[in-house]
Amino acid sequence: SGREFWIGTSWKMTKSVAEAERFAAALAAGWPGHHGPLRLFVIPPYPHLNRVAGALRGSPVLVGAQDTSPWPDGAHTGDVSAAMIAETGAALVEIGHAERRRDHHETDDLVAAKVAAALEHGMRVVLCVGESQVIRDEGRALEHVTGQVRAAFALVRPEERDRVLVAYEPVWAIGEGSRAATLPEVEPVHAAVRAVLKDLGQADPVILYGGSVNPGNVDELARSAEVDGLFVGRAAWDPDGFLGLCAAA
Ligand code: G2H
Repeated sequence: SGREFWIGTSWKMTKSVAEAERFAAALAAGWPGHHGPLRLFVIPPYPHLNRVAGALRGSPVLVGAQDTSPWPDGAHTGDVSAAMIAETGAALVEIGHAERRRDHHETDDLVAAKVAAALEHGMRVVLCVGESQVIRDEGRALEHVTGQVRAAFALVRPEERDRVLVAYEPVWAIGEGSRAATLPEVEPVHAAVRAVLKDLGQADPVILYGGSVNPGNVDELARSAEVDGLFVGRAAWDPDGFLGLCAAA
């Protein structure tokens, strides 16, 4: 279609050093520049960030972190600051994933502070939002997701706002044993998020879909004008899977 299309993967908590190096090398050699205006990104766990960013330096593949501390510096054991992340060469930070909201009780306020920290250090943000099955069943998916987006922008300055990408990841579509959302489920949410992002001043919102993306549904999802990219977990955890999805999008 000629439009920019984003494809990224988060490795979540997977991969040894050797596996991370193999993946990065395969991506450095095989990123599919010939498939048109694809924007690619890969998000390793912290311990692999330096070497993956190093391996992909000079390539068009962006490297990101799965989280950031909201604090700038100092006595915060276990935290990693946005400055440290930026220094590895990482260009983006994923914030607010459903697994972090679940496992670490991350609130919308904390997400907003983390978004501000990442932006302050010049990086892009992949802001993850999505409703649970209960909220969808109650008919409150649009309200919930647009509320998460607005809350995450609470501390964003006007000159930073275009660096926030949104990933819509319905909680019920994430991970093993789940089904991907269908276009009739995805499109109204993306449309509502797009309206909010425009209202917040974004010129050209980028809204990715994530949740059980696989070789069987990539084509349909990528053809929707509402879907500006895909955020993939399991199906992109080996380089052939990732590059195969890129070729299919
Ligand atoms: C949702 C997704 C990664 P999976 O978190 O964006 O993971 O594709 O394994 O459902």
